[in-house]
Amino acid sequence: MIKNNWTRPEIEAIYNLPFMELVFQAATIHRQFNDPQEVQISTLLSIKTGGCPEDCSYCSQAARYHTDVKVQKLMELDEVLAAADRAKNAGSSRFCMGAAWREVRDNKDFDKVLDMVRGVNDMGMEVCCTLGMLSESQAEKLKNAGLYAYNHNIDTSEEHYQDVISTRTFDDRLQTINHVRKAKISVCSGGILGLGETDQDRIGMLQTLANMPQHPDSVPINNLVPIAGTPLEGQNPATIWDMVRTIATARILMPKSMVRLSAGRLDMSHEGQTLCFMAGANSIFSGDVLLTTPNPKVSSDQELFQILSIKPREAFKSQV
Ligand code: SAM
Ligand code: DTB
Ligand code: SF4
Repeated sequence: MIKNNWTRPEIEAIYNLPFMELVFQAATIHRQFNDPQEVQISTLLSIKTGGCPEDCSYCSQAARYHTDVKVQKLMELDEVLAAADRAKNAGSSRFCMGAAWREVRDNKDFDKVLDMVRGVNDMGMEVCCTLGMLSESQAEKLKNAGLYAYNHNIDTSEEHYQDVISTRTFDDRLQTINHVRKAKISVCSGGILGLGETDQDRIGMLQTLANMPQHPDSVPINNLVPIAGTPLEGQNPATIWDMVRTIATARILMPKSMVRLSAGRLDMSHEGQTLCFMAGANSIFSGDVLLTTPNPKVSSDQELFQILSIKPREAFKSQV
């Protein structure tokens, strides 16, 4: 059932199934490999905001675009640990720290991040970082400090990549993911819909993820949050139907991975999100903000979880 040699026609056939047949197949596989009543709750914190040298055309934090985001230097350890504590009390099992860096540099700021990783790990939460590109030795340092997971998205297909980001290559992304896997850190990698991609690009992105030597442990599927001042400010995010279709396909291709319904939930109804959970999404970001943009209210998520009898997944629960 778990395979890493998916062909383009196989994935195309799944992605293009009649909608309800696709959701049914995904829901069936989801039940074979996961508890469908369980959803992982993660909290994000932007520990270093804005001023990023990259040109990702969707991003509020790229220095070259004139967005409303204010540049902030790396946060202090005690502020970060206080935020992690609040997230834990609100029911999150995973705490993910994001920095608007192109890559990690071996300097004092990195040493501070290593202290943050140690601190959050000591609180019994799964600690995750997303800091841009990493070398092998930096991945090892993070692992030794107690890092549980590292997020590094491929964002879109290899073919569409240069239309979205020109300051690094798709291969640079894959290389960092390999360094993370080699350091035995849990790999979190996914993408964004609504970047002007075609269905073929979505299929290609899923093929790259599903044919990695091991499937990413987590696969975030983001919908574009259009940011004023960026090249994609006028872009329409993907429809709920396309979000569900992509989530369902990811679930069928990577049965054991956590599929995370990530950015874009604020514009989705509870019913739309329910379709995503039905199709195999089993993870969300909770909290009033993602990194720089708003997210649904915690009380609204709690209400939905209650209606669906969904329970939050515990930290460090090994995958089936
Ligand atoms: N700088 C690091 C990097 O790019 O890897 C980490 C932070 S970056 C903001 C993390 C991910 O958030 C990106 O790879 C992208 O997939 C997602 N993201 C950023 N801005 C977004 C937006 N406006 N809408 C949807 N997803 C977004
Ligand atoms: C991921 O795939 N989505 C998160 C997390 N990984 C780092 C980030 C979403 C960011 C949305 C835009 C913002 O808040 O700036
Ligand atoms: Fe920088 Fe990450 Fe935003 Fe790209 S997505 S501009 S690398 S913070």
